[in-house]
Amino acid sequence: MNKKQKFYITTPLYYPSGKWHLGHSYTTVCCDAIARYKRLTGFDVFYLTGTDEHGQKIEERAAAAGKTPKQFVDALVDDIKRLWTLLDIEYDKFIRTTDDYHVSSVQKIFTKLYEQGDIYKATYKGKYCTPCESFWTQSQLVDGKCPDCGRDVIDAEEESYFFRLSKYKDRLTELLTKTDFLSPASRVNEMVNNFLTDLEDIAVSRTSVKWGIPVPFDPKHSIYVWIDALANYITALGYNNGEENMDYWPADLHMVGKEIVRFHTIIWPAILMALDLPLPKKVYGHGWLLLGGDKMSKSKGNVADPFVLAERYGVDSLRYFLLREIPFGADGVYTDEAFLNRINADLANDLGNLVKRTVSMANQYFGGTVNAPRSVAKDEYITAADALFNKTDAAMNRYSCSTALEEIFSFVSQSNKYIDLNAPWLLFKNGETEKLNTVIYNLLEGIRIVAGLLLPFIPRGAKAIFGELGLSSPNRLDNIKFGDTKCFKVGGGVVLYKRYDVKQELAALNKTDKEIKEEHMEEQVEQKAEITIDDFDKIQLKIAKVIACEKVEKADKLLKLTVRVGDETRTVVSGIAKSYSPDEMVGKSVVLVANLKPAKLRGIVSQGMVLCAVDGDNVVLISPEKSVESGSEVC
Ligand code: ME8
Repeated sequence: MNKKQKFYITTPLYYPSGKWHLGHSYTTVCCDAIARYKRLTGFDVFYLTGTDEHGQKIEERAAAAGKTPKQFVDALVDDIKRLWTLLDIEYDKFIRTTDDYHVSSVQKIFTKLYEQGDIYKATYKGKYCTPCESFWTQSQLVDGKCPDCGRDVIDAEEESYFFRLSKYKDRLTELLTKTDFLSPASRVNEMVNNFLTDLEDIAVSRTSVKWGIPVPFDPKHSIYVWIDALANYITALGYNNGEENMDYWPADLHMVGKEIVRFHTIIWPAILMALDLPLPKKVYGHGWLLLGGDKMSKSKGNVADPFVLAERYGVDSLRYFLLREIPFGADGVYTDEAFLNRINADLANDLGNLVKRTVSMANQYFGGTVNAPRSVAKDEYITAADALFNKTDAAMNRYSCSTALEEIFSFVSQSNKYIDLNAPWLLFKNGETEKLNTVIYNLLEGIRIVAGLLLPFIPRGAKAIFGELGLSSPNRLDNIKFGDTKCFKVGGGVVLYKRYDVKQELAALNKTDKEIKEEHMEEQVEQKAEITIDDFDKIQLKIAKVIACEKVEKADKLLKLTVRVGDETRTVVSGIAKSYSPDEMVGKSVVLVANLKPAKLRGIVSQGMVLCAVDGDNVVLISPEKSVESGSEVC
């Protein structure tokens, strides 16, 4: 049996230090589209993301919020996982640098490097940027300030362990200048000129930071955040710890924002050289999403909220905007207006109309059933449809989602023109049935190819298009060929993407942003405040018995429960699908928050919430210890 080729792709591990914004979504959605594309073209993909949870900044933020660092990061990790579910991100593993296996593996790496002389102890004197947790040399400062964030640096001195980075200068120079390890190539000069020319050893421990992994043989030192964070790419595969997935190493692609290219193309390969491990095949340093002319960033507070946008406009719209609007590698600007215009122009007008018009004509002229014509002469349109996979593939092999989408949407435009050019309504009027059949069939085939190629980018819409064509969506893209469909039985012509009134939406969005900010402030106050027994009394908890249960379509974490609460029957959506199967749930007694305001989840109105104990990914239902009537109060 042919073994599938492995493909290992990673996002950076994000700092859980504040609200998640569209910038994080950008990298994660790009990686998701690439991972999906690779799966659909026959690769065995491992897609890793996660959170980088140690360090001074997080310690400080947690203290300011009146929480322990762990409590503080736990809440943000829950949020980011919720965001990835919302955005249909299909990662294979979520690593947290506070996970035990990661901590012990990093300690072993540190000890090994120390024992072999790649790490040594000395005193560090330098310019330190507290927000970035980075030491800089004088020559790296820009106008005396931190080159990353532009803020003041301070003189700092401390006893540190150092990594002998300078030892790897020649190999690193060769890697960066003689191979295509770093893309886009335009970033290579910056690395070589700014960082490689006077490459110094770097401090890799801190005595001042308590929230970190202790150096095992000198625990007053914490392992500095970069060795801890970068090692995740191998610890997640089981390095030093069972090695269960090490055959995915070396990574095919580390996708990172341009501000951390330096760490991924200099420090990380040097650590791997010291560990005698193969190097990743590629680091891609993408550009920034800008808002108001500046990098969208938590510390600057100029962020767009992906939760608000995805909930209001749909996941596909947000994914599409991020993947299409930002030229890959370069910076891109986010404005609500550009976002709305993009959805209207591409998704609602071009794609939505193409599908709707074609399906309507198939219904009108052929009663919904369109058979393949007996013979089809290969014309310009068919040639373009057949070439589309190769064009998309070439773009995706360069990891350029924006170019791939440009190609696909250029064919969508060509398809719309094909309709106008062939005027099927005239063919119908003139009784040219055979030609009419060919035109509509060709269009449906063109749409099928488009829908297949769109699966990695806007999976929901693409699947909906297959539904409209009366076909199931394919699990491979590389063998889709024009003309393979024998017969289409089309749907009713649903509206795939709504067209928005931009002015009206801009007004509504501003209001939403403000409201959201206020809600968040309230949430924070609520989290800190103690509650009285009267407050608790407002919550009505009841025993409910599960009488039916099914999976919620396209939501791998959700189950739809039908429960009896006394004489009443209710529907409740619960995020327990990873821990319980629908069959297992039927017959169980659970605790229901019975007076929770109903909420719509994936189109289902959920009337209450089932209580669970949550321990990381382990979700355990709370059930009465002995049998008790459904509807009983829990107090
Ligand atoms: O740097 N535009 O974490 P971080 C595009 N923990 N991408 C953006 C963005 C923007 N405006 N803002 C953030 C760290 N990103 C380290 C990484 S890796 C072992 C450790 C994305 O939370 C982009 O991918 O600051 C960027 O590199 C990353 O978030 C930075 O995330």
